[in-house]
Amino acid sequence: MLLVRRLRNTLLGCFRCNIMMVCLLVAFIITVGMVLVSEPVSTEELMGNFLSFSKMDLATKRDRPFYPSCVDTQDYLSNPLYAKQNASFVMLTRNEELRDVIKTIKSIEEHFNQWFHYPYVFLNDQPFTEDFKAKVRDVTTGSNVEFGTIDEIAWNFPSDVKDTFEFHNAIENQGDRSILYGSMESYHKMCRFYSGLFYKHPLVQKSEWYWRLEPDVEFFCDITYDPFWEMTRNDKKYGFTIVIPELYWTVPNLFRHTKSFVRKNDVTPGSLWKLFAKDYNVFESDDAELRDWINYDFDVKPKVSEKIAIEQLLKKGNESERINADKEGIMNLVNRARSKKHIVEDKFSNEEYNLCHFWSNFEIARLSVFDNEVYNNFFQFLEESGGFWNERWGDAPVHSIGLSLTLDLDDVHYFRDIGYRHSSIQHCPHNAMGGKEFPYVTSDPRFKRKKNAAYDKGRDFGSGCRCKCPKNKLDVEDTTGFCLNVWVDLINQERGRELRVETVNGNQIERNVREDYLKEFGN
Ligand SMILES: Nc1nc2c(ncn2[C@@H]2O[C@H](COP(=O)(O)OP(=O)(O)O)[C@@H](O)[C@H]2O)c(=O)[nH]1
Ligand SMILES: *[C@@H]1O[C@H](CO)[C@@H](O)[C@H](O)[C@H]1NC(C)=O
Ligand SMILES: *[C@@H]1O[C@H](CO)[C@@H](O)[C@H](O)[C@H]1NC(C)=O
Ligand SMILES: [Mg+2]
Repeated sequence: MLLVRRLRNTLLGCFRCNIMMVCLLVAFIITVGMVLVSEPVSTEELMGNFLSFSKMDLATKRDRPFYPSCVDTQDYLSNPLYAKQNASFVMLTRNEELRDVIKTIKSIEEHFNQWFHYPYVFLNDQPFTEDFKAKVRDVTTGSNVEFGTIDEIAWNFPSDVKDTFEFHNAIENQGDRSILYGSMESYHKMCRFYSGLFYKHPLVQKSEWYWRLEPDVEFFCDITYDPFWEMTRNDKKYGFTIVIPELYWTVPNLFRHTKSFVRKNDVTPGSLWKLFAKDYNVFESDDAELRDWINYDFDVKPKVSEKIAIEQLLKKGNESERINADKEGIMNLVNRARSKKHIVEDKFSNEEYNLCHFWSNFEIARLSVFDNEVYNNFFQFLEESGGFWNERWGDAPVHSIGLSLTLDLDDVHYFRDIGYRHSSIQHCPHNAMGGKEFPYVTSDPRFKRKKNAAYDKGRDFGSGCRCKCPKNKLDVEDTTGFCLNVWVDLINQERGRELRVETVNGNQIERNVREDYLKEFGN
């Protein structure tokens, strides 16, 4: 930005100075610019900048928006096949967040629940005030609303850790290291609660399905069908709107503990595992050292050649014939010594957490995806590892990785058509073409819109219904596309094939390279 401004100022200044000066200046600026631009950029940043999905068609046979455009909701509701589901909204919140809670409810009511009337469950570690309850009831349109308190046992850390020096020290220490929310004990409690306990609350247990909400959430499009019913009909168990990478320093040991849980309990993860675990098993070989050196396809040739060259160098051979081979072998040794140690820091048995996770402040899911033996044991295992206080494991990565222990890709749905913002991250789809034949109809005067309410224009591959997207902000699909890219790659694969990793036969390659080498340098 700065550079652009400087360039522009310089160009404007041109008219005032002589040509020679201008040329020199422009050349100088361009050189400086090149230096600035060529500064190292992290891969994540690069990937984030170049992958933009919002104009692309992402629909596949495995997963796509349930409807290509708006639906006539009255027709939909009166269809004899339609069945309202056993579901509720769930929001954990505090009395002092009332204003933002109301914003959220108004938005979900206007865009969805005025037609469907699903009930709400509000949870808090403190009792809700009468004022809070009254004002919340006021903005819902005839849905059942319940308020629950979370008991001390569920909210607090286990009694054998919560008062220890180690506990307080660990949390203070995360503050010193500037880990986002690391120093807030209450944030750790919240993450732990959402990770493994919210679905045990008696008010939440009254339903089969839940839709998670948070204060300060905004919906940009109308949801004219029932997501719970469509998920039931389409055999989906978990739905998301945003998938992004987590901050590394909040979860450095989460994956290590997960792998050890998987090993100890003999769990066979579902195909969803592929969305989160980067697999480095690209090279099948008897040589453990080579397997470790080779993490990507492009490592194969150089690393195998290097091994052979060094091996031949170490072998006693013939004086004259050895000279060439020596040169090659020594160069390879030198190169290996110079090269950065090509080991991926957080690889555990050749897999690494890619930091991707479903952004869990929005979730539409069956409770049973969490309330089952594997996930409950997983949470218990993580609890005992201490990571909810020793580190700042968010409920989002814990949910995502935990779900992948039991779910397959086909169990998950991307609600691409739901425009959603929370805090500063948003996803807002393009409107589908057509859809105008279903005008907005409200029965509640509070949600009346102007007759010619201005919605965004329909676009190819659009999926939204009556969306009005904020213009001042990029879609998360276009700014942090790395994790979505992994998702898109996976759902484009054929069913049943997604667990297969493309590996190469390392032993064969090694034999070939050795043959070629001996032909060239003899022995
Ligand atoms: N009752 C209660 N709710 C909390 C507490 N901390 C966080 N929450 C709720 O948990 C959710 C997530 O917290 P938030 O601060 O929004 O986290 P962020 O979205 O990750 O920045 C929100 O719905 C908060 O209202 C707490 O100490 N008590
Ligand atoms: C909804 O689901 C819960 C949990 O499975 C169950 O206890 C409850 O009876 C169900 N309610 C209805 C109306 O089916
Ligand atoms: C060099 O190698 C050849 C066969 O490869 C062998 O016949 C010869 O004796 C060797 N010479 C020496 C000096 O080792
Ligand atoms: Mg929040």
